Amino acid sequence: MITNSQFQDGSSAMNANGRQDLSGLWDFAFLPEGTSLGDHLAGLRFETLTVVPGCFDLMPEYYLRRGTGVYRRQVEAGGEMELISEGLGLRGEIHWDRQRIAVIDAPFSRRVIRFDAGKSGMHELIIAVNNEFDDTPSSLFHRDYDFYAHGGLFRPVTLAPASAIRADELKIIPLEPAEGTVRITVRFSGKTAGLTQAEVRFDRQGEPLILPLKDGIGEQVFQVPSPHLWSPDDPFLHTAEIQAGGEVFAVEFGLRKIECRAGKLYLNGRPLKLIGCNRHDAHPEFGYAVPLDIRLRDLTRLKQAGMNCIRGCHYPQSEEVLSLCDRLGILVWEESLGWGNNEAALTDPEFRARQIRETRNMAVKSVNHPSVIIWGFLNEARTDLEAARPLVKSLAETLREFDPSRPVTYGTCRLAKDVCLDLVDVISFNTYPCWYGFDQSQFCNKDDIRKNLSELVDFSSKPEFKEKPLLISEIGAEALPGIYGGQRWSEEYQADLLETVVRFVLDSDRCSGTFLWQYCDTRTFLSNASQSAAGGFNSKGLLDRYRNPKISWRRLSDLLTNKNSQKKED
Ligand code: ADA
Repeated sequence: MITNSQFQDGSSAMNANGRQDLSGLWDFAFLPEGTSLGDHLAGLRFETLTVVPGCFDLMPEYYLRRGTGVYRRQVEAGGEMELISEGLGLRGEIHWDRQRIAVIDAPFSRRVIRFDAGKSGMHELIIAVNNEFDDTPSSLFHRDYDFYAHGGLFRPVTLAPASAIRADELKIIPLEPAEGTVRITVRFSGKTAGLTQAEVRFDRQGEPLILPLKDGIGEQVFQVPSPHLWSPDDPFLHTAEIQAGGEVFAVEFGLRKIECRAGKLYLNGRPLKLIGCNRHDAHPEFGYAVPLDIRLRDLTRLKQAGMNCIRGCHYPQSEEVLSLCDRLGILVWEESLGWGNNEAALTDPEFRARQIRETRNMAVKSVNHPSVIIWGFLNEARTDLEAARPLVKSLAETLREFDPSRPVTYGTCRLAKDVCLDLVDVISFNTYPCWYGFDQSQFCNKDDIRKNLSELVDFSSKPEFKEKPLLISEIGAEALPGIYGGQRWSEEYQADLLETVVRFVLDSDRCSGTFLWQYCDTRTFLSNASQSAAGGFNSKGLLDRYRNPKISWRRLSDLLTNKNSQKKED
């Protein structure tokens, strides 16, 4: 995150620049599904309190209800202000002194809203958040997604006086990390007339360096003094302060390089094997407003279990999660929002425009996080159809144009039928051997799993794909906590399956890694599918929904931390 005059540290204090974190208690009212806010705003009674960040559909009174949650609080403000919403669901309207000043139509995305707050003093801020489904093809969150569509202001909201100069984009791309060369690109707006340069200081040391500007835009290569590489073993962060027209923009970044070469991933010139989990940033009691403490525990224990990565499925990640990954040395695949999108969506002009806009927004938001090493989009879309190609191509090009330093990919379950793999840098398969669509044996058939993975390895070794690294971006099985015995749905079945996968990936020269499905059990929709979602939870977690370990977690952490390395698999 680019902040004025302070480094992002996940804290919630008001900073020197007067940014107020609006986390805390807000007045709250609920309008049931189908009720239009416009008709009710005037006479609305705020009878209860709620917490921001939070999900209103986890409050006991409105548990799992759809409708509009209306949040209100008084704030002190005046003149030109900037309100930042880090992420809400599923859409929001912002009202200032009862005037609508903005609409937010994308869940999980950051929005920066500049507006005239009027005279200095107390003002009323209302944010109405609606979690009803939009069933049109252009919608970014469809009701058939396999993760819960929570309603609420689930990421922070902050307010600050608008600065005269705004950093719409500020990116620091490491070129030769070991030598400390980086390319800094800035795009300022606001009072940029007559501004011919910005000044750059690294690590708060030395004389400022000059970054020439024209019309608020500048790009230059710099040498970071005393460069120190960032890596999972040594997650060292440098800082840069960029001063322009009296404003100081502070950024943290890391010196590291991710590359795809001859079918493999390399980090800082060394072959990289990714072993980790898909992680929904979700909790049964807090929804997508996961407390920092739980995020920290999740990521710390993942690392302690010998894993080195998460796939942030299936939406842009919060600033807190990425800051933690930067500091803990956890590698991240970050992706924009999408799930199983069908032909109607993929060919809908508005859906396409929204996908491109939000995918770019994600990259602008996260570009300086060294932990993010892969950009993704459109999980499990119908990429077996030619109709998907234009959007996949545009998304890949959008990301590469903004950031040529990271590979792009998407998780596909279309496997050999996929017709878009040539458009991305990494081949990423979501595959569920011995769970979906396979012989439904009672016990885990390890040979079937190895056979399925070997087929994917063979497929990806064809001449047209062999230069692209291969990832198993999802794989797993449901395990109901406390069900034992080795049969389907038991903890041992899942542990046997995942252990077989991890051993295969560790031994495979062709496969650059796997993101197991999934870190912990998460809320989804009740479905009729007999193979998933018992009780409204996806139970393929290695931990249960409250993060208690299942057998698979212990089994894999023993394997990955070498406690069990001598023991060969049967
Ligand atoms: C898919 C999907 C996940 C989840 C998983 C499952 O591949 O990408 O979000 O739904 O399968 O549990 O079936």
